[in-house]
Amino acid sequence: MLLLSLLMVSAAAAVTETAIVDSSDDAVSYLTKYGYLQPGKPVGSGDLNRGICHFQYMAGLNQTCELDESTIAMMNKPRCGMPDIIENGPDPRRAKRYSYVRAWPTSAVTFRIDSVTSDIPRREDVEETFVRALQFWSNASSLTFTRVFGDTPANIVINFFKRAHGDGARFDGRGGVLAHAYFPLDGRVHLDEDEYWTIDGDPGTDLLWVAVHEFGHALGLGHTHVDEAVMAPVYSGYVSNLQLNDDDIAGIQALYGDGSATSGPPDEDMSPIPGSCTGIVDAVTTTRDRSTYTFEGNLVWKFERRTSQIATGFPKPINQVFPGLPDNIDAALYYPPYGKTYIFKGSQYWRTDNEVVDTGYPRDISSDWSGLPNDLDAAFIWRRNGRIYFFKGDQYYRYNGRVEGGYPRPSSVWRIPGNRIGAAVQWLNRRTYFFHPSGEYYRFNDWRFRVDRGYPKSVAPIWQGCPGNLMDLMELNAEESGVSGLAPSLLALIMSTVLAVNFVKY
Ligand SMILES: *[C@@H]1O[C@H](CO)[C@@H](O)[C@H](O)[C@H]1NC(C)=O
Ligand SMILES: *[C@@H]1O[C@H](CO)[C@@H](O)[C@H](O)[C@H]1NC(C)=O
Ligand SMILES: [Ca+2]
Ligand SMILES: [Zn+2]
Ligand SMILES: [Zn+2]
Repeated sequence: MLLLSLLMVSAAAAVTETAIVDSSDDAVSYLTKYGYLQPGKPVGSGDLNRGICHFQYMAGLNQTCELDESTIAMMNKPRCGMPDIIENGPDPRRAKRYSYVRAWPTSAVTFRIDSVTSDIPRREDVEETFVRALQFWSNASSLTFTRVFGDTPANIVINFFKRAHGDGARFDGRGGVLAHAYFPLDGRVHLDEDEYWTIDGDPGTDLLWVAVHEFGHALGLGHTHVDEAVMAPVYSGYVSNLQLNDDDIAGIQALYGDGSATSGPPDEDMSPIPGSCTGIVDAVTTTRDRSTYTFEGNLVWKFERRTSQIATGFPKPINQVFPGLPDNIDAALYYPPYGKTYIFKGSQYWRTDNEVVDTGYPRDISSDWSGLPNDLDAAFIWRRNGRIYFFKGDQYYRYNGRVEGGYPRPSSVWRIPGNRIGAAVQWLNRRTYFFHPSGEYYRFNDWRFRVDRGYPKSVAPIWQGCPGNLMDLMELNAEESGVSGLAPSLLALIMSTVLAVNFVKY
């Protein structure tokens, strides 16, 4: 790979090399461009270290959280132009939905090649490379591809472009960004014509690898942190006998099935599902039987009672585990006094008993939760006063039979960066955890009213069962085994009666 990049540089002599990351300012631009930092926001050193840490996780580097040599080297590698963490738009909570893996509504997908590169002399070689790249995905799934020509509309439309090319995502000359693509239902695939494209391992940028990767996006896959996967964000260089990784296959089959006649839900042994280790969660809740559930998009992860071990076969589609619940939920809350779990989405809510949705639901939030708005972000019970708290945007509501007087208030008092909380839970250890749209979570010190030392940490390894830092997992297990023997409902009642008087400030 080193040899290849040297060769690429020499092949690049005639063209200006793309700017290189060699300072922390460059690192900030890089991390912002790829979704690790919020654009247009001053970046503190804490933000930068968190961003670096998250990038190191995605890129399979040691999580030193410092801009070390191997991190700088990784940032200088050619890569896909798509963000690793997708949350553009003013409201991260709403925009984070776009990071979800999205399928075409059909497995019969059409494609059109509108331009080819002049680097490869024979046009047919370019076209055959695209056809072969699509075969990787059709061989692994129920997908079929049909080529169309001329003005015939197609799902996937392929072009080579230089620099600015009319979609606001300007290419950067040779090196840096190699290509980008648009998720369904868009499907455009753009390759940077300033790269020197080659096939069959000739010195240059391997068109096959990049095409397989970009088609993955155009079929609905996001980036994965599994670095052997073709959907890893950084270009791996030419690979002879290129194959999809199990992670790529699990992803495409989750979207389109495995292509067998009996093809049903995605293979449960294939995990993690790409796009499922983003660390971005819609909601986290516990249930009466002391299981823990993490929701993201159409998936739910279950952690067995009293362990942080992910239950066998998870993640699974939400509707398989909680028949009747919708995808893309907003918030979830376990209310110990009733032993019930409440799921909020849009203007409605559902009540469940463990995994069983109670009859008569959904109901309108407005009819049962007096004063509460729709489109909530997060909900939890705070142990200091037993009250229910809801977050929405940069405000929060305290609820006690109705939204209490004086609320909403600015959520800045909780001092979570960005003042956005994507999900929250009072976990089995009765500690409060906040989940941030950056893919990190915070344990809140309820008594000192600030984030505990050592936080934030990455969500994915702990709450989505993704590979990661086992120390964190062990720590969480240790916390839980220290839980008091009192039934949680009793505790909550004691809390609400004893403490409500004292801690009404927040
Ligand atoms: C990570 O750190 C360990 C121990 O310091 C070292 O042995 C290993 O080579 C490092 N791995 C990478 C990818 O830098
Ligand atoms: C797809 O499968 C066909 C038929 O088995 C095979 O000839 C072809 O090489 C495969 N393509 C890829 C890219 O794996
Ligand atoms: Ca480029
Ligand atoms: Zn990509
Ligand atoms: Zn483009």
